[in-house]
Amino acid sequence: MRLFVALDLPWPLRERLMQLSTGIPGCRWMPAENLHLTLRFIGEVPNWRAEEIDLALHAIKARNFPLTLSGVGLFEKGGRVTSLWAGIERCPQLDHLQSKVETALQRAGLEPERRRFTPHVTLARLDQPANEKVTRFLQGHSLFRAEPFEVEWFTLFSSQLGKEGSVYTPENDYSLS
Ligand code: 3AM
Repeated sequence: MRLFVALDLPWPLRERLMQLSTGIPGCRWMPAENLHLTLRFIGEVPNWRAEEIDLALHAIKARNFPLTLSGVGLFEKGGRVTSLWAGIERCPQLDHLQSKVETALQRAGLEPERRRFTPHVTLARLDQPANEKVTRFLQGHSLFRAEPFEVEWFTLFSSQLGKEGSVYTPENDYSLS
């Protein structure tokens, strides 16, 4: 199974994000059902490991907290824009949850994640040099700020790569209290 841990987003928020998702030819906008905030990418694991991961995530105790999406940005690689995303307002509780997830996964036998956590919600994947349309997207949505929402659980998703893009399936939810 190819797995990752993420926050599910409420539907009204997804709809709001979909309103941002226009205006750049040649990029693949995420469909509303794929919008999420990744806490930790896991990758391919055998079923027995997936069960251990599930147990470790169940054991996490953390509080629910409000989260606000705000601003937009991009990731670049080799001078090409690879993704456009909505940002997150500073949220120490989110960082705390992410580090609990990281610790739990290491206890379940995964190698530590070396990359720094940069919370974001991917809106589009692309592969083109920054251009006027991308600049206009960034400028046009720089003041984007969504209604806060309460994070009450996190989710283990499986991901199937398909011709039409990935299909993400929630495998289990873990409640915060
Ligand atoms: O939340 P985003 O969209 O940034 O890019 C993939 C997506 O991140 C990322 O995991 C999330 C759910 O698919 N991802 C996919 N393959 C990856 C890899 N090999 C990866 N992250 C790190 N390493």
